[in-house]
Amino acid sequence: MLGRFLRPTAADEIAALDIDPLVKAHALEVIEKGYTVVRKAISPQRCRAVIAAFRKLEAANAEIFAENRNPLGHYPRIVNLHAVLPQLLPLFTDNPIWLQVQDVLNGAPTALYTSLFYETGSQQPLHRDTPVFATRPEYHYFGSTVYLEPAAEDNGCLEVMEGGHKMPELDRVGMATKHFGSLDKITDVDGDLWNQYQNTVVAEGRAMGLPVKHLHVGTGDSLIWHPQLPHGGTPIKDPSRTRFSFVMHTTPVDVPVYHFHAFFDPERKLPEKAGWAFRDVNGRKVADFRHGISFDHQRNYTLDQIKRI
Ligand SMILES: O=C(O)CCC(=O)C(=O)O
Repeated sequence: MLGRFLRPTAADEIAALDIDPLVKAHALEVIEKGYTVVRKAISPQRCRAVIAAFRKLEAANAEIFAENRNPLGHYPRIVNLHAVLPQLLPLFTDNPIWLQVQDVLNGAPTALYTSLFYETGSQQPLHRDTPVFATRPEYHYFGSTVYLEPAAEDNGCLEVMEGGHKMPELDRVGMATKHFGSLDKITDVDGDLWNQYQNTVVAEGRAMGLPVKHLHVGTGDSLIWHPQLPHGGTPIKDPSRTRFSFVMHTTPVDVPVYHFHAFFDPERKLPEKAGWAFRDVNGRKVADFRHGISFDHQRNYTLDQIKRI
């Protein structure tokens, strides 16, 4: 069934709900602006404890971390670190307002699909996530971040093209047919098609005069963005600075997530139930992936390779 936030009547439906007014206001903000920030959702003490746990894991796995450190001493984003650092999981399960906002938008309990742990800002250009988080039904996904440290211009913050989630979808089928010659030949991901899609989205948003805003946040602030919101990481002015943050990709339980072959071929019939199991964590569901972690999707380590703390 179509998620509540995806229905044309979403704003009216949510406005009519008898729920915490704060949750309602944040949910309506996601529908209207494409994002919302729940301020001080997690205490500074809890954020510091998570960074300390990360430092312990780093020390316990010194060799692996050393081979992934860049010349400035920082790591690229780490994929699914929560699989070996369970101290990250309460940022999901024990983040009540932020989680309720997603539940209300989904009209169903929110589950954790995958995560990215950032030590520094991403400096990624503006992009939509949907080509690599292509669900069935479509667009049934949220990106979300808990900031473990403040983020602003010096250490790189998130930029958002406000309202860009409402721009109509591009002619994806036409783009993919031209690029691959046939929809049957669509690959899992493709750098050139990614750039073409994202550049066109951003150019259309700029032509419409949509504002690009920099989100300055404090420790513990928790963000939710709409699956179609163009967003990215601003340039880092002081490369020595860290900007610890934990990005979570969420869906309702059992919603499957695909890549380009689903996104650029929206009529393709694919299972509407995820092919992976979920485990219970503090009353919430977390996708139970067992293939380990990776540094920037490039260097992979199995669960057995990482010593736990
Ligand atoms: O936090 C950031 O700098 C960007 C995060 C992002 O764009 C993403 O994870 O898709």
